[in-house]
This record gives sequence, C-alpha cells and structure tokens, in this order.
Amino acid sequence: MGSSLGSSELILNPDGSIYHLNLLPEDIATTIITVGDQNRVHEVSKYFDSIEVNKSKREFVTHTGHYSGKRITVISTGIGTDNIDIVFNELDALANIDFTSRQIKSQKTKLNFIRVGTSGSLQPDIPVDTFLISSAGIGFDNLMHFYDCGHIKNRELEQALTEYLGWEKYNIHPYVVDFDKELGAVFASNRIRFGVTGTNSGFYGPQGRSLRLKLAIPDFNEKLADFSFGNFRVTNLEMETAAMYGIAKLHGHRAVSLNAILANRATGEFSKQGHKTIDRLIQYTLEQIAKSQLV
Ligand code: R1P
Repeated sequence: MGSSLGSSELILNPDGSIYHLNLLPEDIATTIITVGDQNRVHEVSKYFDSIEVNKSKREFVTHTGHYSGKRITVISTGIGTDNIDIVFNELDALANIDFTSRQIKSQKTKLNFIRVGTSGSLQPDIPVDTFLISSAGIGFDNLMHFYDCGHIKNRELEQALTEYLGWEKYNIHPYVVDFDKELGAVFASNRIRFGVTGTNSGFYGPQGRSLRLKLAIPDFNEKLADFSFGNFRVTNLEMETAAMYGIAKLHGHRAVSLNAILANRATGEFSKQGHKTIDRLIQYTLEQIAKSQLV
C-alpha cells in the first residue's frame, strides 16, 4: 500500500468532487475532447445522441454523453498551459486515484485526449480554414520544466531547435513532446495535414503580435517558420498543445491536438468563416471517433 495523498494535495469538494473541475470519477469517459472555449463544449455535445453529465465550475464546463455508441466527455480547458496543468492532472486523478483511500490505484486507466482547438499558421502555404494534426508540440512556456520529464521529450528536435534559435538569452528553453502516433492515426485522412505546433504562454507578444507594445523578439514568427529539421518545420502557433502532450504522456495517457487554422500569420489573413471551420472540425473529430476502436 502506498501513502495516501494529503488534503492539500488531492483537494476534494464537500460532495467528493475534484477541486477545480467539480467532477466525480464516474462523470468522465476514457475518450475526452478538450476545447479552449467553454461555449464550444455545447457545440460538440449538441451532436451527441444523449448527455448524462452536465457540470461546470469557473471556465471548466463538462458534458459527458454518447455519440454513435461511444461514451465521450467534452471539457473546456480555458486558455493556456497553466489551465492544462490543472485540467489534465485532475482528469488523471479522476481516473487513477481512489478518492476514498486517497491512494493511487494499482491498475491504471489510460485516457485518450483529443484537443479540438484553433490556431494560427506560420507558413504561407497552410491557408486559413485548414485542419492540422500536431505531430509534436514545442513548448515555449515553462510548465514542463517543473516536472521530471526528460524521458518523454523529443530531444533530437529539441536540441536542433534550441541551437537554431539561440533564445537562451531571453530565458526561453523550448521543450518538445511528440503526439501519440496511434491516436493520431485515428484522425489522419486526406482532409487533415500534419504539422509541428508551437505553444506559447500568451496570444500577443509570445506569438509575435504587437498592438501597442514593442516586441523583444520582433522576428519570433519568421525565425520559427524558417526552421527545418528533416521533414519537420514549425507550422502553427497556439497555447495548449505542448503542455497537453507533456502532462498526458507523463501520466501514461494518449493525446492528439487537432487545429482549425483560423489565422495565417505569414500572409496576414484571418478566416471569414471561423465558426463554420470549427464546426466542420468538430464533426470530423466525432466521425473519426465513431469509426475508430476507441470505446
Ligand atoms: C486564443 O485565442 C485561444 O485560442 C486557441 C489558443 O490555443 C488559445 O487557447 O485555442 P482554443 O480555440 O482551443 O482556445
């Protein structure tokens, strides 16, 4: 028997639910779609045949239901890798910690995480309204530096990128984590392309956007877009993928990030039909899950 987790580590609400997500272990499926925007949860679950769980707290809205015979949870993470830390640790706890004994279960449950999010392309040849699977996430935030995670990183790509960028002077130490190939294959088709996704801790300066403030790295996007390593090039920027790949892999779960490209940062375009593109990606995701071996 291992030691039990203290009440300031595994924090439970008076009804026994996990602290931020407000969920009980039986509330979640093993196939979990994550979205940033809480309003997008309904945009996914409106296609479900039935909804059995509808709970929320803060920006974390959760619906669990059935779609074409598959039990699926859709949950909003809000924006950013700090939220990913909370959502992914708490979802793992719901699956793999016994809330009564406060001990880690000896038999682990593997979760499948599928991010359905929006993103900006860095490459002129990846137009707006494209669907993109992130075969790797590059974290420019610092979340994974707080975990012992050397063994799950793509060190080859990480080292090549770090040497190329030379951004240690800005205290930027990118980490690279690959997607789960098997789960990624569920979503591969001629309707979606593969890419490598940069994840950063902000939407403006950290993605090379300047409204009124002067940027420390004015060529952030161009430098990233020009990097190549074998077949790899950095294709897009968003705010969650690298962290979700890192935390999911450390826990032994599978994760894949699907992006609706709404902006093209190289050409300056923004989608004129963003809502429709996200809806198409949601429907595509659900159809691929329905056809898959996922339970
Ligand atoms: C920024 O507008 C948000 O949109 C993208 C970014 O990653 C960030 O969360 O993803 P979502 O549309 O999934 O929120």
